[in-house]
Amino acid sequence: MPQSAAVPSDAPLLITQDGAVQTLTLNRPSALNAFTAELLTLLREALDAAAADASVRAVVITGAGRAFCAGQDLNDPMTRPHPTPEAPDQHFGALLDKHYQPLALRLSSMPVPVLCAVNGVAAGAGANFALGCDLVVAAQSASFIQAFSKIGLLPDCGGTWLLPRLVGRARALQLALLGDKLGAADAQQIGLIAQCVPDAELAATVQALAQKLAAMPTRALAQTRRAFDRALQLDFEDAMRIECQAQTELGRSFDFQEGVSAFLQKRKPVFQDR
Ligand code: LHQ
Repeated sequence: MPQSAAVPSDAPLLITQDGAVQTLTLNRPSALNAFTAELLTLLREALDAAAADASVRAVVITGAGRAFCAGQDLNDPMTRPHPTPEAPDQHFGALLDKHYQPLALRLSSMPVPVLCAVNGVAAGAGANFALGCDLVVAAQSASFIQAFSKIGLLPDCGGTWLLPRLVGRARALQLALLGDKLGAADAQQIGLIAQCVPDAELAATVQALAQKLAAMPTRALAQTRRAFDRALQLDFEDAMRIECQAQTELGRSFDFQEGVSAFLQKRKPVFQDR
């Protein structure tokens, strides 16, 4: 069982650790774990801390209650239509600059694999934050909603970059323009997420995957994600140049030596790099 860290159970973000796997649980179930400035700050601080903590080799993100995350909290004064006489300078650019963009960038540059256990509905920025994780596993009853168009906005939190890359332009536009609910099984079928599992198996499946990844050569995993993301912008030759640079670095790592030694000695490798 994961051990609880020293945070109160009514905190908006719960942090637990089981071995080398840290689990971050969005914990505002009465508002379907919608993002407030406080929750966004806590989440980024927790990811920064996990990135800096050598004892963490994989991170799992999930939600408390029946939802994963309903996106930006629409009750937050920051999301009131604007400008108004009381808030003449308010604009969403500031909110995205301060919270969503650093969060999405933090996620895409984590030195360890990040798994998302989507336990229920993931809407708006909640959906795109989930899709920015390295391995997305959803419960059968979970769903994904690009809710933005329904309130006159466009996909954010990296959604415009992620969606067409994950499912192609036609599907991405279908999801973003219509804002319809996409069930987890369909999300898996179109390649939006890695896996859909029965509800009762979600936590155990994701923990097992996270423990497996935590025992693998972490630096190689993070370099793989980075190279994939960069390759999407590059032509074939330049993508291979990036592979060459990363492979050169990995070839000098302890984990490569350990992986080859363990193979030749017919024993289980013990990877240590981060
Ligand atoms: C909520 C929310 C919510 C507050 C449910 N806020 N309370 C935007 C603005 C600016 C810049 C930055 O970027 C963004 C990013 C975004 O994320 S924009 C998109 C914001 N999210 C949405 O538009 C989704 C709004 N929610 C929904 O459409 C539904 O609640 C979904 C489809 C998620 C779930 O539907 P149901 O299962 O039918 O639940 P419900 O609607 O009854 O919600 C349950 C409670 O949660 C309810 O409160 P109550 O006190 O009545 O029980 C909702 O008000 C609350 N809630 N989403 N985003």
